[in-house]
Amino acid sequence: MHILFACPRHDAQQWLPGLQAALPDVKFSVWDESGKPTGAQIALVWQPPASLFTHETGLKTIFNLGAGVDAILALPTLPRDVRIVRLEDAGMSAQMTEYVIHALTSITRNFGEYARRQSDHGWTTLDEVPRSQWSVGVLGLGVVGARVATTLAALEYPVAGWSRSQKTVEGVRTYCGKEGLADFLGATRVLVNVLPLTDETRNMIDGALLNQLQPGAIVINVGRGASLVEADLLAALESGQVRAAALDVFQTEPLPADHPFWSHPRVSITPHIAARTLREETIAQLAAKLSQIARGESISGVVQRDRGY
Ligand code: NDP
Ligand code: OXD
Repeated sequence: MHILFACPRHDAQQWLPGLQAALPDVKFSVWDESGKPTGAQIALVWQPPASLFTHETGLKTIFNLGAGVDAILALPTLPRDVRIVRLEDAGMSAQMTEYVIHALTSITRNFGEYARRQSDHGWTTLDEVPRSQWSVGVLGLGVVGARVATTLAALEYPVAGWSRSQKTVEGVRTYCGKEGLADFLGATRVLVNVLPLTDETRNMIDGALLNQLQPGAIVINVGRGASLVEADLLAALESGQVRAAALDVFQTEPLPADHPFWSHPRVSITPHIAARTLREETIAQLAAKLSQIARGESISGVVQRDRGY
């Protein structure tokens, strides 16, 4: 078996020893646009260049070293018959949950304000709004969203979740489809977006949606930046409909230096790190799936192109 490592944003030398140790019989090559096509049938990719598929025409399966496949599906050169397999959790749901708890408690427990006051050496106790009044709504109840939702429910926040198909998630009130969205939003004060970016979710979080949240809402976006209309969020912050936002993903990444989010006092920004791809867990998942394929078994995590995730 021959696997091509085609992740221009990852250092191949950090990945190859672990890959080779887990898959000793596999030959690995590293993507080199100027070299001859390798003839590999499998590629490991993260935000691959469009030229990958015109150069390497033998590819049958690509493993995405991340959960979201929007960047791959957007490539005009992507052949129709290539199977795309995405990363399923591999340590990302725990990281994402940490991120959301941090963003949420910075506000609900005043941790952000206490951190700001430390420089004044002030020993002041701030009033807290009880967690029963911070109803959380998680957009997307997949591998990552469901973990975020159940963990917050275990911390006794009231939690609702929204997905495309109806889901049962312990401790979480679930809603689905366009018909369930208004009730979900009306019950939500803290909106957490963990949706994939698809034609349906692009620019979905706009002014009209934000206005349906409970007033003084918090917006936490860890899904994809292109799901959020940034100008509408700024307007909602201005009006007070949204009280604060924690954003990990943006319409344009890196976030342009002159973007108003950078200096907004109620917006906190991280550079798309809410859940990072962990090498060890990722390689273990890849090796397990390749063994399943070799045994003729079906694998999970195969992207359904028609729905876009
Ligand atoms: P999954 O595919 O497991 O889950 C996706 C969820 O979104 C499902 O519950 C699905 O519904 C729901 N969904 C999709 N489209 C719609 C729609 N039109 N209406 C309602 N619900 C919809 O993905 P993951 O949980 O693994 O990851 C989710 C996303 O998180 C990734 O695609 C990526 O964009 C983002 N991400 C961001 C990271 C970061 O560092 N910021 C890291 C990792 C992921 P259903 O269950 O019915 O199919
Ligand atoms: C992912 C990401 O989709 O890191 O895995 O954004």
